[in-house]
Amino acid sequence: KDYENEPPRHPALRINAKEPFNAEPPPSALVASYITPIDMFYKRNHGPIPILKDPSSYRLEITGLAPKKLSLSLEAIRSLKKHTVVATLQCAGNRRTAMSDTRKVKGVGWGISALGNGIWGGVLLSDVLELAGIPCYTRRSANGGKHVEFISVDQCKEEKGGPYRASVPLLQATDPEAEVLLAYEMNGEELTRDHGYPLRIVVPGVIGARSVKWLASIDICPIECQGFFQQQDYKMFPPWVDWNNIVWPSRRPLMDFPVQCAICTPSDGSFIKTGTTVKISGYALSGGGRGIERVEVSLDGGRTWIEATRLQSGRSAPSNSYISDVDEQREKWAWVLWEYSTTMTPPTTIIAKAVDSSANVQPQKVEDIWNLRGVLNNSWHEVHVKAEP
Ligand code: MTE
Ligand code: MO
Repeated sequence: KDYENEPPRHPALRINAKEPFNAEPPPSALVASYITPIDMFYKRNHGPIPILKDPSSYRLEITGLAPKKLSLSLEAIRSLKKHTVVATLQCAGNRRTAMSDTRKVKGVGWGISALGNGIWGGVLLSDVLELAGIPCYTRRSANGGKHVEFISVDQCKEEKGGPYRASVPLLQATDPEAEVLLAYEMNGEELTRDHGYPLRIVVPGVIGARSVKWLASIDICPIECQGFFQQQDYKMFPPWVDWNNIVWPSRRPLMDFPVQCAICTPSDGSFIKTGTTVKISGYALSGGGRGIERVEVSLDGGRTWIEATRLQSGRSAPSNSYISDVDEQREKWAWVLWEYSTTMTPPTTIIAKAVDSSANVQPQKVEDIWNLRGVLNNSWHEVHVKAEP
């Protein structure tokens, strides 16, 4: 009954769980465009999709340790200075199925498409917090506020029927350069119900779990969010921690995601004729505003590597000079699509890995980063292709 009013969805999405609805596009749809179309964007939910019956009576409440409490209508929010950010949202569970294949993990299975690149339109959280009496770059407010909690209206089993919530540090929330957004638009259109209508948070460079949808209130608090998804989920444990010896408070909540890369075409298990030219393509991204330095492809099991060509970002660079950090800023939260065309002799394995702007590299083996919740699988991505008979 709770799931009777779900919005329509594109039939090409691969459904990983029906109720709550969790689905991802086929990988080839991801590399089809730099900006991911709304209907092809992954959907990650923990309860039924809420319905806002009367948009004119909606209010966003700013509460807790805010010097000035605010209650903002959608009209009031839209009248504030508009800001847009190009940012890739990625679920921490992206590539979970591959982690579970080596040793079972708990959580909804995901292939390589639990991410998408969107143009988010809205207002900067730092602008709204300024209206609430908290200046930019505040690490702790005079009355002891240190975290900003985002509270939704959905009903999550994990919260015993309560709403989804998450928090970020006050310093990040009040930093205009961190570009944490109260978004009412996605790709130039009004947010859809699946993606958080009427208002969602977008925390660029951070795991999707902190980008709270269907935002109802913002609470300024002295400690981080004590909810399930901040304290008992979306944390990374070492491979030796299991369900018998886990101590949840021993680890911090996940925030920035690590350097990541995956091959979207050709698809795993596809048939290729020896000698034909094949276009290998995929995505690469890193968290925390770190850009992608390069993407490398190997056809010999990782003995030798060739650099792939990056594509389709918002700007182009001459091939003989790097883009300076200053120019890079505009799309530092977004993925890079890449390709490399070559002939091959199947059956063979294609491997891809990326290096980010801080020289972080991806781990080779998923076993080394295995964790019981199956989060942050950023091991080298492999695709096996077969010989066309
Ligand atoms: N916000 C609410 N209110 N409820 C949720 O279940 N899921 C989170 C986040 N925000 C969630 C939420 C998770 S885990 C992710 S990865 C992203 O939303 C997914 O955003 P999307 O469905 O718009 O792609
Ligand atoms: Mo997620």
